[in-house]
Amino acid sequence: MAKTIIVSNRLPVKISQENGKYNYMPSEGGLATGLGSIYKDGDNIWIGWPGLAVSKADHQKEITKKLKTESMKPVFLTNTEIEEFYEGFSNETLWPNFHYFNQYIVFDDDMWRAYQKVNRKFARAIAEVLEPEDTIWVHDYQLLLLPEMLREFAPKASIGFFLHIPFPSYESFRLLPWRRELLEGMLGADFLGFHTYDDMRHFLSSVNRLAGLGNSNGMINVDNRKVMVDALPMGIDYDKYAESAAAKETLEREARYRESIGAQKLILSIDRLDYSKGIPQRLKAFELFLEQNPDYREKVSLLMVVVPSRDQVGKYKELKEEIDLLVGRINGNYSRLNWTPIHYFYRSFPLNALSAFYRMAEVAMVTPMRDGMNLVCKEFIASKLDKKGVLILSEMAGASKELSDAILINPNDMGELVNAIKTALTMPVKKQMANMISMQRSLQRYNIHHWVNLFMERLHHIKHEQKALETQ
Ligand code: GDG
Repeated sequence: MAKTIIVSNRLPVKISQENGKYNYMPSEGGLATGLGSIYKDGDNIWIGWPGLAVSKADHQKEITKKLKTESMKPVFLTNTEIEEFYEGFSNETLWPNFHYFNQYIVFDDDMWRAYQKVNRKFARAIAEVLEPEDTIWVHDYQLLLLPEMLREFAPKASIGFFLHIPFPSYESFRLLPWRRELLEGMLGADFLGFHTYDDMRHFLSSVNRLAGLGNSNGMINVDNRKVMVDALPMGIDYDKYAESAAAKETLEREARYRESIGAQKLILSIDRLDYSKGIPQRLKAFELFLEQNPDYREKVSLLMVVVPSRDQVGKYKELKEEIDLLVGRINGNYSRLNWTPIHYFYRSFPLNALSAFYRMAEVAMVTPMRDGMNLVCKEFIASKLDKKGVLILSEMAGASKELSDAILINPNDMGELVNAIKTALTMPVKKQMANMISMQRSLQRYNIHHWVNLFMERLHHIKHEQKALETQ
């Protein structure tokens, strides 16, 4: 029986080591929940890096054995590979380029070679379990070369690829010396999915300019093989967030937090530490808002969660310092004994705490400079069981294409950001509820399960068409 293989850089598990023993915790990411019903079924399997460097062979064996019972297969990376492939080419070359931070790109041939080598390592790990008619779903920018590598030894397999970050315009993408190889790598897939229509359009334009291939309604002809491209915005596990917002533990936490914080209104900000998320700009907008609206001082606070991420990469270290300085400056200038303008946390929280934050906040500020989709804004909406609350959302987030009832802003326009804060804090409840209801309806319908089903449906559809063509 043909099986489905999910491939992503990280496995949906967090492994930590304590007193020489390994502890395994399932990771709560949206992808893991959405694909849970698929990869745990029958012989299906998820292949990826377990998130830590393990050099000893017997330890690798132990982890492999344990993960097998959870339908996972690890690909182990050496410290040099983590540095050059993951922190290097993936996060210092592709990430800035795909998010239009081109001044941050590191161009380094050694990193490129490590990227090729690790993609090949993934291909070999897949080959060990692959049957000719299997379906393989590859995820994200760390594995752009993988579809073509798989195609070489499994020409009949159904290969799908989804990009979770933006695909840049040709003018940005062309800056990469390895642009052709990267595109050819992606075109090994039968079906390629992107979050938005614009990402898809940019990809098709690069395919046209670099590979000389046109398309007809998203259908490309690659060496007599049909490749389909489409926009498929990723949804969230809506019920999970709605249920967590109603859970007893969440309500208890909310009551506790409220007691410590006091009665002032809350603006919420949650992101991984990343320059693409516009964290310093958000802080500056809040500072300007307090400066221009003295009557709001002591009445509103910013609750800011920054989740540590990629802190071995230079630009991320600099960003962390910039945020620390800004928070220090604003709190230093405006704090009163009974009021802290910014409650800042540089750590991650359990889901119940996150849900309590979503419930408590009158306003969520999701203002990235650039974001493939952004799930935080969708989770905020799903958690608003009383339908009250306002979302301020950046036009540069993929989610803005679906959530047109949010207050949409350009994160580079400080004046607009400051006005949006005022508009959000003074929005009549009736209008808040009307907007919230309409956004909830759409997110409930286009949830993560809908997204997974649609992806699989498209992939099987194009494979079916290919087969029909071959037998003609
Ligand atoms: C990439 C793309 C795209 C955050 N803090 C905590 C916590 N989180 C969870 C959120 C949310 C997730 O992390 C972050 O997802 P985003 O979508 O906002 O951002 P990226 O990590 O950059 O993801 C993005 C996504 O892929 C999917 O395609 O939307 O554009 O960049 O789910 O809830 N979770 C817990 N504690 C925290 O403190 N438990």
